[in-house]
Amino acid sequence: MKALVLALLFLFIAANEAKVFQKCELASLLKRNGMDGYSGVKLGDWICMAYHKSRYNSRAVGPPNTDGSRDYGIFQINSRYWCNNNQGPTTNGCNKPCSAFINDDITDDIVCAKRIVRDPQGMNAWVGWKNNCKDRNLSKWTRGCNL
Ligand SMILES: [Ca+2]
Repeated sequence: MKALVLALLFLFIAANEAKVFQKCELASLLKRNGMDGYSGVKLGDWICMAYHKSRYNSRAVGPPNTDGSRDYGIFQINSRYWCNNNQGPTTNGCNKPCSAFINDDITDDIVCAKRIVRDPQGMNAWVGWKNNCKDRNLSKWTRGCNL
């Protein structure tokens, strides 16, 4: 009985703890989901962007942007354009509630990030990528990973 209680307690705590990916764990997941080379974007670009936007935390919610929107999840997907948080106007380009982008299953986040990068501005949609990853040597972002 005690063990069961402890097990349940552990599950409860685990379920409430943010999932923070390891670099190589994320790299292999993104690769499996076809992101390496997607729309001309290298795996290192995605990893670098996710690091600077969320520190690989799949439950990250950013502070309010100047337009009142917020950014959600490991790729910091914006509520003005890509998901609906019921807190202001949205074009909801990925047709998802923003809550879908702050859980530990990032497969739908990946689908949405692919949609975002297909727009003409590409990766420039992510200022964190533009400022920290664009035109940089990205080899460190996949170094040591068994991909
Ligand atoms: Ca998700």
